[in-house]
Amino acid sequence: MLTGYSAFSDVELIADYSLASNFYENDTNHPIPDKDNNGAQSSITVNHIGDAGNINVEVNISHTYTGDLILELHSPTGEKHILQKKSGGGTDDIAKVYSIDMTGIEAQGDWILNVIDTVKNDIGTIEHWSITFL
Ligand SMILES: [Ca+2]
Ligand SMILES: [Ca+2]
Repeated sequence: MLTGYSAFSDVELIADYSLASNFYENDTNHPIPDKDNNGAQSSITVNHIGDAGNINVEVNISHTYTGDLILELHSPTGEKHILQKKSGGGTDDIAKVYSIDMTGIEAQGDWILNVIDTVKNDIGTIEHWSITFL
């Protein structure tokens, strides 16, 4: 209401949007296809406008041989960041937080976690992941 605004012209309004919308998650389970170059995709829609800056990506995957896996993060504008690639050997499961500098990349839109299982036999599931804008 612009007509009422002048009555409050000495009042300074401050809103901290970073507190309202800096954490996004996807809790849906996505089975990872065994030895499949497309892998499993899980998306998170972010309505946090502006530069992504530094982010924390938390990933929780159940798997019986995590050395099979390539984990890629795709930004809304298509930049790819490899979180890890065939590391961990025969270790079960991934529960990690990756700290990434995404300065210069727009935050708003669909972020995709793509998990590719490169070796036949052992299988797993994306259980949960999240993005926190710091
Ligand atoms: Ca889940
Ligand atoms: Ca496998």
